[in-house]
Amino acid sequence: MGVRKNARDLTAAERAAFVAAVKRLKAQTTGRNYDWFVTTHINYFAAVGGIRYAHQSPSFLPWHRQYLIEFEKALQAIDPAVNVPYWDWTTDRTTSGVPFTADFMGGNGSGGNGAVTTGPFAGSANWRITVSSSSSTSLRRAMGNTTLPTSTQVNSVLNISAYDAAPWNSSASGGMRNRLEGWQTPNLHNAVHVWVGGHMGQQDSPNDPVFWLHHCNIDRLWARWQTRWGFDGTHYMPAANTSGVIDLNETMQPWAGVTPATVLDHRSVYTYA
Ligand SMILES: [Cu+2]
Repeated sequence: MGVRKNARDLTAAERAAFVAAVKRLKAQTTGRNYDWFVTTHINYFAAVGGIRYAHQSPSFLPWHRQYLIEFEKALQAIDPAVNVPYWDWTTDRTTSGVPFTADFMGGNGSGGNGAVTTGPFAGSANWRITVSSSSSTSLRRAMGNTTLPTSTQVNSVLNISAYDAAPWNSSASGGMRNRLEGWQTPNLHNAVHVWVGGHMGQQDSPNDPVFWLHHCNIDRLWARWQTRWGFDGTHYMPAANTSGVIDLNETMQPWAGVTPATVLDHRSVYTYA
């Protein structure tokens, strides 16, 4: 079972191993390679067959949990010692500190929404963007467009006992999920995508490897919420018979046999340090 660490607690060797595994997954030309993950995120960004799987719906959290598990498995097929680390943006809040150091995720883009110029993912020769709605083949960032969420804001969201609420979309105001996803204040997840900017602000956001560190933190926050309120199926909503969204026991595309219920308790697969 893997332990997902805070990015600031990784050793230099662990940072290097994560970067190397990510780059090897990117270099694979078949199967569930890095670009398969980018394509899958784009394919499920909006509703598919009238159902919102990945965003603006209750399954935002379980869909991305499975997505991270699959990504982590793909990395571990390359290097069994690698786990996805998390970026706690309530404590690491600068454009040049953890995780945006030259030996890990690299720094900001140059100028307005320019190409990243430092680190292992700078320039299309090191990290070529091939699946994207934009024409840039280099990773882009434009950090600092907004303010990163605070721990006070995180705690206010984790204090909400209801998982989600009707109408189960981006206008739902009664539950935890939409405030964590960010379509309602205090806006945790969306704000961080906007703060990094560049590719992170687009449907093809997994092109930026910091995507995984951010979503690992989002998953960790959900796990904290579950630790407080419960890991069982009564803490996912809706339970059944709600059209257009994924109920507790409905299959989440593109995976077979994966439902919110099957991923609620992650503790036999990974834990958070
Ligand atoms: Cu996201």
